[in-house]
Amino acid sequence: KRGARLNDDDCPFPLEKMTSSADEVNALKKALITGITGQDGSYLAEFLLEKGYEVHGIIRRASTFNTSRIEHLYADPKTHREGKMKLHYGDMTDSSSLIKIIATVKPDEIYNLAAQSHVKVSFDLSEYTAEVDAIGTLRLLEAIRICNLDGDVKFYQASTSELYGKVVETPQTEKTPFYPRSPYACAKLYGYWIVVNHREAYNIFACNGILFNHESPRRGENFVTRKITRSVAKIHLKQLDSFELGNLDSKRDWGHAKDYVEAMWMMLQQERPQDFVIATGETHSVREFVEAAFRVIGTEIEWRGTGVNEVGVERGTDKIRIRVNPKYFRPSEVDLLLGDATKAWNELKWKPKISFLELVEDMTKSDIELMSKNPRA
Ligand code: NDP
Ligand code: GDR
Repeated sequence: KRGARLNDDDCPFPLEKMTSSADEVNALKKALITGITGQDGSYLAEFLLEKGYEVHGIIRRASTFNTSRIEHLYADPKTHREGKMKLHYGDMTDSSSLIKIIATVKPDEIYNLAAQSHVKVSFDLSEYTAEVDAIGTLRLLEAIRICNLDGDVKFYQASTSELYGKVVETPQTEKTPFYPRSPYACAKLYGYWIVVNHREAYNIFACNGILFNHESPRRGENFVTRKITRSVAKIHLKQLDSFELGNLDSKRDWGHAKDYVEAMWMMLQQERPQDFVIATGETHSVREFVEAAFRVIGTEIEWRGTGVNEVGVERGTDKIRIRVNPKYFRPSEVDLLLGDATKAWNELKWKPKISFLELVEDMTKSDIELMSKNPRA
């Protein structure tokens, strides 16, 4: 019985025949998503399925199931039993798996979202981050060439505002020079340029989406926004008294992941391949995100003390809700990100629909709902 859970039998090679008629096969556009189990991959899969695509995703073998963000899609008879979504075991560090999958699926569009995506973790896992985020991108591009699909495939690369790193100018556009500040950003810099190189050298339709931070209720729990909304939800439900953060002063241009996956698709529907900044054009500090999340539960936060001794206190009480812990500081920080997405607005007709405050509210309320059902979530 096909259930919400996956097991090894669900990922066979070669692929099962997926639709009943050959005409139907030809009518469907096929997309391959690396990183389909991540925040963006799950929203993109939903978006493409809605558009009528046949969606293929690469998943990694893990000791526990890592498919919670796409289980609802997999369990949906429309997508799974009719073969609209198919998962394949593979890894960005394993060329042969990538070649096999591309040769079998022959996708029209590839979205390369797989990455070791945590900036702080990349300082501890720098070599692995380069393997996956930099060389992994090269492996995928070369797999396209090995399969002789360079003239047929459109390729999206998940590039990042972290490329800008140390502030050279704001707002940051497609023309702003890069100055990466972490092993993650250095690896993504290679990814960015190897995509440009494959476009110029081999005429592959390949685009870099330089996406600024985007969040959602599906954001990984150790990114700052989700850490804040989960903690605020727990405080609201009296499951937690206080929590710790690192740098409260860094500023990010935060959008909603649902808006951003649409931009990825739009880039691949253009006449010619180009690189685009995707951003809201607003920036907020971590401190402001904290204040906004607490406001969702009707609490005002005021800040007392400075530096590592700074605390966030619930106004009208002595209850300390936030403490600073230097263990969350980064060896080198990105202080300010603010994107200028004018090119995307003009050429893709893309604009974000969800505001900063709506994003914070969506995440906080969703975490309250989650924690009230399961305090250990
Ligand atoms: P997540 O961390 O949520 O998802 C990362 C995905 O990559 C997961 O599906 C993960 O699989 C997969 N992955 C990691 N390592 C490997 C590997 N060795 N082989 C195959 N798959 C692997 O990231 P997001 O969804 O937030 O981001 C998507 C992409 O966009 C990433 O490349 C990220 O760097 C980039 N980006 C993200 C931004 C953001 O604000 N969210 C902004 C700009 C760029 P598993 O579930 O098994 O861990
Ligand atoms: P970022 O996201 O590094 O911008 O990378 P993250 O949410 O991890 O950090 C944002 C800022 O918050 C500060 N911060 C903390 N960060 C975390 N994770 N935990 C804390 O406790 C904490 N306290 C303060 C950080 O120092 C930082 O300044 C994200 C990832 O999705 C990347 O993959 C993507 O490329 C970029 O966004 C754009």
